[in-house]
Amino acid sequence: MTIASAFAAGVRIRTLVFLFCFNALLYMSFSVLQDDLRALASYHLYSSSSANVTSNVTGSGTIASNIVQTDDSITLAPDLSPEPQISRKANATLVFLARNSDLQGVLKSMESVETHFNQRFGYPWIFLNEDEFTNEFKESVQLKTNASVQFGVIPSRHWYQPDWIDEGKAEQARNALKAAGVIYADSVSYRNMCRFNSGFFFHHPLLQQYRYYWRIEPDVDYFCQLQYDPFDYLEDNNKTYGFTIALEELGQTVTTLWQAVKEFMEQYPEYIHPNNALAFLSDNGGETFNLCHFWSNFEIADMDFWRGEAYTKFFEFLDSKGGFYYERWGDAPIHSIAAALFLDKTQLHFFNDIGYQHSNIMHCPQQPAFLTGSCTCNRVLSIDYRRYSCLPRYNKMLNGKW
Ligand SMILES: Nc1nc2c(ncn2[C@@H]2O[C@H](COP(=O)(O)OP(=O)(O)OP(=O)(O)O)[C@@H](O)[C@H]2O)c(=O)[nH]1
Ligand SMILES: [Mg+2]
Repeated sequence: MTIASAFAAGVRIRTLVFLFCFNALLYMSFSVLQDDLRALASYHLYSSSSANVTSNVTGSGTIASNIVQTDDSITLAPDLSPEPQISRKANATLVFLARNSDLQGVLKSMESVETHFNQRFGYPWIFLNEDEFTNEFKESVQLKTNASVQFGVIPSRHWYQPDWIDEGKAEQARNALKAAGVIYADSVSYRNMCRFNSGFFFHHPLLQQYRYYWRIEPDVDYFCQLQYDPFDYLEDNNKTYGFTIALEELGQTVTTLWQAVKEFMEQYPEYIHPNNALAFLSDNGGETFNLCHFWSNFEIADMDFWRGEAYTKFFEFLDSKGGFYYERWGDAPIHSIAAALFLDKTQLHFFNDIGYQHSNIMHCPQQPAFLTGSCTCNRVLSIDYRRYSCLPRYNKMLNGKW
């Protein structure tokens, strides 16, 4: 081959490579565009069909004109006028456990929930506390919503450390956790809260008339305008437990929890659902706990599950071990383990389209779900596929894919 023909061949190859790369880029951009268009189309379909199928919200406006560009991506700012008319209301309530001293954080969370959801849906709020709420607390909270608000005092037996707990042993355990630098290690009130949330909130007299609840905590943020009623969604789709964030628990707080769970499973095999989500909790068929759990500061779920026989037995069994006080068992792993074992795994629901932040951990909907509401979060910062997130395990358990 002469130098000239070698050169010409080289140019041809470089041209071919360039053309190939250019086409590949074009194809990729087109695919992304197609995804976005598909998401837009399904959003539009959902908006109009929700009026007919679930009859919960009507009145969503034009979509295309509402696309806005934000830092990292396009998001939708749905036109919510005219005011959606709610022709159906679930048997549900927003539940808020709080202290009087939490007031500022409570108001912040209420503002976020009202703005992104409840102003349009009007679900009642219930506030619970082991002490009486002050007038200042009650008045301030009532000013934040047009919905009904109720304040309840928690019965002492549902809150305080039971007499049968060996306080000496509990104190030693608290000190040991404190020495290990574990958050809330030496707090008895935190343990009371975890035990109450695990086994009692759904028995409070104010909650008896309700089936579904949405748990809210102080200082949380919501980022997306919710275009549908999540309670109706659970009911219509036979879902029982909804979450937005799944994480690994601190191992030191649940040292003997899985041993207790295994004992329970042996003793009551009848409660374990044949199509359960054990694979979310354990990477070795149940031998050990991988610490994955749904983060319970956000929960939209069915209280009839907690009130049912399996969970009642489960809570009583665990409570009798004393682990709420001898360790620092949280309501999040307790709820999660029960939901994963006693329900059909299809009864769990990842509320991907609810953008949510608690402390410094945030879930922001990923494409295409982020297009279904106007989300103000940055999805690049979402915890979903970062370290300590158990969402990949959840996906794997449900669909076989991480
Ligand atoms: N009434 C009452 N509520 C409490 C008490 N401790 C915690 N709570 C509430 O229980 C929920 C969980 O408590 P948090 O302190 O938020 O616990 P956490 O979410 O694990 O930790 P943070 O990162 O501090 O938010 C919140 O709604 C609190 O307001 C308490 O002693 N009394
Ligand atoms: Mg909290």
